[in-house]
Amino acid sequence: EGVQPQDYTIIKLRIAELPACLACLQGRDVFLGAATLRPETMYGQTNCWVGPDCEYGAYELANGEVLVCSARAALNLSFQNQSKVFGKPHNLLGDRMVLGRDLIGTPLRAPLTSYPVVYVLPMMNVSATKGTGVVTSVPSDAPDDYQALQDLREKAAFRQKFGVRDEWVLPFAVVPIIEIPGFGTESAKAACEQLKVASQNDREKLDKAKEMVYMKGFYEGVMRVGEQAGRKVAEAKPLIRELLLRTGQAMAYSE
Ligand code: A2H
Repeated sequence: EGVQPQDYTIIKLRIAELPACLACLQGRDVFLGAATLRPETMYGQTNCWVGPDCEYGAYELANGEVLVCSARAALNLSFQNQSKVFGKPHNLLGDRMVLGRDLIGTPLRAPLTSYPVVYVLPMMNVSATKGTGVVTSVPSDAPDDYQALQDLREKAAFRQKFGVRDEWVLPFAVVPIIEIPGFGTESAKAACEQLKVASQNDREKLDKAKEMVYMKGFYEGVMRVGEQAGRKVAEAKPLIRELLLRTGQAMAYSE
């Protein structure tokens, strides 16, 4: 944990069809809020991660929209000026929290990605005490995301364990969005293969893979898609972040 506050962007992933555990929100605009440090990678989203045992509430924003995230994130948001949550966060589910496992399979409309719908899937490495407890998955550029998606793709028993249907996983190929010299356009895959990462539980190697591509991607990576195609990642990042904030598709968040 760093001493400096991290500037996250909360990406609003619109729930296209409410799961049973959120049925009481019928008729509302409901979003999963995913905290990211890499808003410029949103073109490559293929799915969204929740921790199966993590707990989530549904919090009303000042504009009437509803954000599904951890209670901890809702409380933090309520203290931040740029947030639209004012006062004590109000969980629209009352005292009830929903578990990540009950959100699996929820269809989402995610900003900027080329897939019209992506699905909520389980990842073991989701921390309940970081960000919102919801992570948007960009397997082209995030080793954790790449490996967790590979695990689901390759292990039918793992899909079965969480009731994950093939059609929520198998059609979602990695989208090349950023080119990093020496790593190509699928840098997460390149790093995981080079280090022979075995599964999402291979923490040490995954941290090494992250290190390998993170700095180099930021300073030497070049956008290959979107409005900022051709620009360096370091220059494109604040521009794409502003676009997402301005268009109401994201919120600023720090912790
Ligand atoms: B990043 P830091 Cl393309 N549990 O977003 C586990 N991981 C979480 C999380 C949680 N509760 N909340 C956020 N994260 C992930 C994109 C991305 C990210 C790319 C490349 C690297 C990367 C797409 N996933 O992060 O410990 C989110 O994944 C590598 C650092 O606060 C978030 O940014 O530094 C990142 O971890 C924040 O991790």
